[in-house]
Amino acid sequence: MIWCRSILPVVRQIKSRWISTGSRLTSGFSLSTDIPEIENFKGVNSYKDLHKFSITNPDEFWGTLGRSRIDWMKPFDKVSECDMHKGSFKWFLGGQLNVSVNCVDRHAAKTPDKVALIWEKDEPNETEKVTYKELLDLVCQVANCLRDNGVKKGDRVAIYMPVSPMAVAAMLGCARIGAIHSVVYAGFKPDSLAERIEDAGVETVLTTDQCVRGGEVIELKKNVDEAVAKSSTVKRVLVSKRTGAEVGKTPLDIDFDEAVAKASKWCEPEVMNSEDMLFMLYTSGSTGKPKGIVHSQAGYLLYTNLTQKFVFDYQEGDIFGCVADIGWITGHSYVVYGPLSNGATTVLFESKPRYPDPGRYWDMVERLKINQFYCAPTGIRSLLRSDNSFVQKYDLSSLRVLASVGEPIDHEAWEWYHTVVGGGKCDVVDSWWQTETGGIAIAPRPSGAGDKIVPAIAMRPFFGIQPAILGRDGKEDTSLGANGACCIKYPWPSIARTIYGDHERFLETYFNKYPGYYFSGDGVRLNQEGYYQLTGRMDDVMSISGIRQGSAEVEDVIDEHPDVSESAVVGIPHEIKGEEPFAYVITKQGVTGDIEQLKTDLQHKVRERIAGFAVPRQMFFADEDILPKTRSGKIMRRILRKIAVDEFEELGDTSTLAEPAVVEKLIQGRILMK
Ligand code: 6R9
Repeated sequence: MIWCRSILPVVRQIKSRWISTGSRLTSGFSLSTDIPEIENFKGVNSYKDLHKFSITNPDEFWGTLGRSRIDWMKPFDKVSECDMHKGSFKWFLGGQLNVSVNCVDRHAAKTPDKVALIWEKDEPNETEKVTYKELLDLVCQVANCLRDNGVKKGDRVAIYMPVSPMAVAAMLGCARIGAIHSVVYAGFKPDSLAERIEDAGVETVLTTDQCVRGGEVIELKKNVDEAVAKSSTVKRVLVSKRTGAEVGKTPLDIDFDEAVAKASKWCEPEVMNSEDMLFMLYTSGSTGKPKGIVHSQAGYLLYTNLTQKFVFDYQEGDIFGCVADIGWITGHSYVVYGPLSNGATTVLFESKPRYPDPGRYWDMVERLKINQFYCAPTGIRSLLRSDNSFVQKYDLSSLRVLASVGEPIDHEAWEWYHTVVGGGKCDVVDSWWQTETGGIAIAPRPSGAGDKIVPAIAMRPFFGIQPAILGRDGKEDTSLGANGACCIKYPWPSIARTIYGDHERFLETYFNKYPGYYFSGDGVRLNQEGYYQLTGRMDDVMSISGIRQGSAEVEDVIDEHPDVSESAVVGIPHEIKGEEPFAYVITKQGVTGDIEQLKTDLQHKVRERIAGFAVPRQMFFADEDILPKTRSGKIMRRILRKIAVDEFEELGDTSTLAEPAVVEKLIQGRILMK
């Protein structure tokens, strides 16, 4: 239902604002046990020392960790050779390795019966476990099957599959033979798949008959057939079973399961150079066609290995639960490569947070005894709309670290995660990073013992990361309170290597704007305590009467209201002020009240907490989540901006939306508002 100035019966009492207390780091970073390598680093006794060492002696730092954490076929002879101006990054030069060996073989040799993957299937209470030995067999079989079908080193392979052991084996099978995988989120429409196939010159597509998410069937094979009909490059489609439904057959189809079952369980790993491509992953830029972000072998492997260990305090024996889909970078780095390279047990979550009810995550945490839980703020916000009993009826005592990624986490979501889910006992870790950074770049952990986590901010750079705040004048601002473009000063091992087939665009997007720096596209503030607070995409920054105002900050205030589940604020043109904020507000389930009153309350709150200029005059209310989100949970503000100014015809490409139907509801709501 969309609310348009309707007066609803009861005004709910406004709860007092949650005063945040932050959390102490419960467990943590124990320097000498977790990083025995520090013996080699002079004068390092704390996290601060180690971070300082990592940025003042990057080659010594990364070289030492590269030698001890990666199994090499041939040792590297130079740590790095980088040039920010040319967007040229080479790490561990001369080294040779195979990433699948680092993720599987070395653990299968030591702990063959240890569980590597726990597949939490869409169907509630259905899990499947795969040990390291079984994973090694499967990866080798997939690799042999690919080779037998003509896939060679350097070929691009599209993986259009649901999260599953077979999909993980497909990624690692590509890595084993040196093929480059391009995972395309299962659920993207045929046009998006075709565009990605075409851009990468993909000859081989791996898929399943169908997939299921939240009980809903998605016709993957049918989508592939449509996409393949539009592309000129595809030579073969390997189809594995997920539901077993009868789906049409084309001359390009090969039965993936059958071919894998017949293949040998040993596959000699390809010898890869450190800088050979490992994978490419398309990011949904807000404008232009998607960019195929390229990552290479050794640097990416080392960085995801270290961040998974230290940001999440991963300890041997932990069950690591990152619920991201493999179709986006979080799934690559923290479902597959990071945890497996550390020999962890990693959870593959195929379902949705509210299926079959809003207790799904917590039921899973209890059953699988998950120790680290990693999800997106959008998931948290959707759950806090429901009764806390959906959380509290489960035993969540296994949890130690709760983390979030994808967008700024607002205070209300952070507090709920901390108190209701974590019972006040877990570290809550906001982690900032991007497809392009390859791994977590800013997060509260690791830290020194006893350090406090400041709620809802990412806080501290990881080893080797030097954030820089660039002002409008193009100069770096190091003062407390500085606010500007979030850049990184010095390359790190997992920085993206290029945009596939378009290095010029790579330079243009990330390196030309602030020469000598990597520009992330996000805004950041250095708070008075010297911690970093990400403020959202720079293109979400409004300029109201010449004053720079991040949308995220206004949303944070609105979201704190007890009746509000989620909001999105966009800047729209204003004759005098240049821009003014327009707010889309989703109320919580069961909220019945006077919407005019709610609007007044929210405006009052924003005025009080930020300033008069930040107050949205126009507000759109709905009681179901109709914000247009991408598959990875990011709000497509471009669409909201157009709808706010009645440009319904010019919404651009909406095919990457998780629920394209919301657009029509938004348009109807906007018309009703007037
Ligand atoms: C990992 C991932 C990257 C963009 C990034 C930023 C936003 C991610 C965030 C965050 C504030 C956080 N973002 N984490 N903003 N706080 N903790 O999400 O990669 O899909 O490439 O998106 O997501 O805007 O630039 P990707």
